[in-house]
Amino acid sequence: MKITRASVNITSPGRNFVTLKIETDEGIHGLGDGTLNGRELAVASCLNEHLLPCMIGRDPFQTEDIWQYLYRGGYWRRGPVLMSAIAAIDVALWDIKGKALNTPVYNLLGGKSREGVMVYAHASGKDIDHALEDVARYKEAGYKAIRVQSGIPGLGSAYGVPRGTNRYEPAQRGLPHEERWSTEIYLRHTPRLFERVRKAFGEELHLLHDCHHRLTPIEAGRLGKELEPFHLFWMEDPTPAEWQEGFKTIREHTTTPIAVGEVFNSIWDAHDLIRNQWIDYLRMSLVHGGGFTPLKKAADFAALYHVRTGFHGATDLSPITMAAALHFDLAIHNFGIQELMPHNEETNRVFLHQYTFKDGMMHPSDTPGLGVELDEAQAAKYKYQRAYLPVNRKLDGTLTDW
Ligand code: EZ4
Ligand code: CO
Repeated sequence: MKITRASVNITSPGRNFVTLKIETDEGIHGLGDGTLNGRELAVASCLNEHLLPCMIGRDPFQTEDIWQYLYRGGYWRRGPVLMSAIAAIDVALWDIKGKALNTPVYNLLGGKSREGVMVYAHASGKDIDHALEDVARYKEAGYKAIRVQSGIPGLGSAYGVPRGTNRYEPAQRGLPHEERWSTEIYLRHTPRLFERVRKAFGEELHLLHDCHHRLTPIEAGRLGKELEPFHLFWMEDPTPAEWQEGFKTIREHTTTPIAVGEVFNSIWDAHDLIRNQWIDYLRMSLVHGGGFTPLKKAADFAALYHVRTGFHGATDLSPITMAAALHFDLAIHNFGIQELMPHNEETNRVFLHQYTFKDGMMHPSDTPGLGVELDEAQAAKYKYQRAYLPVNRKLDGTLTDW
């Protein structure tokens, strides 16, 4: 089998998506996601101008060699743009492989290790009372695990909390808007939020929380310690992770489990975190981490240190990445949990997918390959529109992490 054609589709059914389609001389095609929130056109250009011309005529079954060719052979390594472009190719090739062998991708990764994939939902509210109502809604819908964020009285809009009653989409069209942040107020507020959630919903429900990299290690240590009575499933992105050793300080102060990695694109971003057992869950996704080929190795390495996966699954990861993640989650032994932020109706009409949700668990389906197809006529209805995540400043105007 040979690759005959590779093309990039950019569509914006409510938000932007970059999709790669690889076609072969046997009539089988595969799809890969290359969406990088706010940097979509950079990935598309990397694919069109630099990587795809090198793919024509290659055997799509050679996923290992092609991955090494793109990673080692290109001289420049790592970085979210390049790794998302490589991921789009890698995932599309695994989709082709599954279709050609007439088997779901999870069978190529070791077969089923479990019956379903536990996912967590995002509950939020402008204050604690509204957040509790949202948790109740998700619990009612069957979720066994819920991330809880709440607005903080006095702080205006907070990241992770929707404005108004619209469905939550973190990226907003146009140039980046700005939000305000105060670590002091946040640290006082958050333990009260989880005290209320536990009191209202009992011990059974898994609770998660995302700090969006805004704390220093010692501040994260304090928050983790104060959240210990409420037994969180995890505290996410407590501190920026460029300096991996910062997590040692957090670890020394709290038993609250730590998840990190939605901005990682290489095992080298997490190497010290994993080998020192400073984290419990790795969030590096299939799209931003370079595809199935490197993530399978990263997960196996993490397993040696009792680190499990907890893949990023926000709306900027397309249904192709969602399907890919579910195949991966079903197959690997050290799966922890999968994030789920459901896509809007328009997106689901563009990306026809087979995965299902029942009682808080998801299943990728037994369709050969990934089980996702792109409706190109639907996709053509939605033109790319510039959109970015918000920028955050402290109350005095100092720029902070998101
Ligand atoms: O900020 O997907 O855990 N989920 C998150 C998301 C991310 C966006 C970034 O592209 O933190 O909202
Ligand atoms: Co996050």
